Amino acid sequence: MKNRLTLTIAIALFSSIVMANAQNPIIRDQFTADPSAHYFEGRVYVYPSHDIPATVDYARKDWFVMEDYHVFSSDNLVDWVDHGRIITQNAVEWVQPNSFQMWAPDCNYKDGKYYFYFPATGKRVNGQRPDGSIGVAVSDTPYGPFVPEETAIKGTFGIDPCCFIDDDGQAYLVWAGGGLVICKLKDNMKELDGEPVRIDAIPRGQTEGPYLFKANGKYYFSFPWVEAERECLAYCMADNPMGPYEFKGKIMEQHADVCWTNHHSVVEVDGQWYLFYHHNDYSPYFDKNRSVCVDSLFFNADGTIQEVKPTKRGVGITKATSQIQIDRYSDIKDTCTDIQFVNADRTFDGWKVILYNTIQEREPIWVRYNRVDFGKDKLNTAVMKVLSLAGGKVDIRLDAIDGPTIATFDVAGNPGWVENKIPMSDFKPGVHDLFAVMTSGSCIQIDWVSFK
Ligand code: FUB
Repeated sequence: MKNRLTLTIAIALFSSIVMANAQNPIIRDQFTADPSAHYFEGRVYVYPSHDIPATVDYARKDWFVMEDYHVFSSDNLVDWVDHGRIITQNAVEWVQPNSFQMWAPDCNYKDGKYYFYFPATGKRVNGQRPDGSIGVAVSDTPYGPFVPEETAIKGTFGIDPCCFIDDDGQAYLVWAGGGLVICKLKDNMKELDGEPVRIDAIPRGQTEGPYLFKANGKYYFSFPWVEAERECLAYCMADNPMGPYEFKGKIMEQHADVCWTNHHSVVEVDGQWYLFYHHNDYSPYFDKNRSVCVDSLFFNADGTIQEVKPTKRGVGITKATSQIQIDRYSDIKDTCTDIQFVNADRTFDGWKVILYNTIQEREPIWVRYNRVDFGKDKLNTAVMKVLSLAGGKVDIRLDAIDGPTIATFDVAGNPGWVENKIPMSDFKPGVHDLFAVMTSGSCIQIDWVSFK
């Protein structure tokens, strides 16, 4: 109880709350990639890397630019707290200043301490790179402050560390370097215990970003893998953490668009498994500025993993009283609809859904957003942020395209965005899927819907 109170006070004092009015991506005010998610102390903590646009004097404008790490947490997978910067490159003794290569990290907990593992470019000493390319920083809490060790972990050579701790307390570090490798960690969590072993069940094709986890007694060694043009997510299974592993197939297909990388982690929360991954949602034309997403993951009875399809809606329940971003839809009519940025020059402002009509169209034009919680107490007012030059009508219906209508917006023609506020015609408590259905008009753009 005391710990939780302390955590609540710490969050209030030192963190900025990310407003949770959209689902994927889950972090909506900065670029985040390579998410490593863990369940610590009743919250999900996500340790991503942090893409930034190239600084003026950084030569490679077309590459990853990363100078620090933030950590984020949530107790409902919807509202995310940014605990701020936990490590920055120029404050780590062994890291080459201004090298901007703080790639995919991970964190884990053992015997009262949190260990944050991160790769970086090491300082040269007498022209030689240091022994080790992965560092560790230690903290008493999952959100820091983390104190980095002065040297990298000797014997590490590569990127993308993941730290797995088995039920018997034995810790393992896996990373990408000369293939995907695994090595035991000593009890101090700061030194390798033995020689790294290469996982040999990996199919041909470029790999990186390994992640090791255990579910129902089986070990899963998963990784981004270039089978075709870009990285999909794939996995092997074994009965022991060191293997032998057997390749099982894909967890997620390569992205359908230009995002070349993917990088993931898998975590169980209250009996449900989740896949955290990334995609360049807020940067559609430059895939080195990425954003973290989450979707549910399911196992088959034989322990194999069902392929996860990336969604906009993501996971969790959205409060009816929040600004419900229906552009992060669960489903949408495949004609007469479109999704665009509200402002293409400020992509973190998010998206809008466009419903438009054609002479040929005979069917209702709709978008569906699942799992909206209306609570128990009656709500009276519906609000929709809307833009329509010629006006029209939009029904908000529950659970089906022709389900009960709870509000009908009579949108007047207007050249700018307006918050249209109307009395609700009906109220149904509990969790419902929400449909916005355009019943008349030629074109209506919706930013969000909310209820009071
Ligand atoms: O974020 C930089 C690199 O891109 C990561 O280390 C790789 O896994 C890939 O996601």
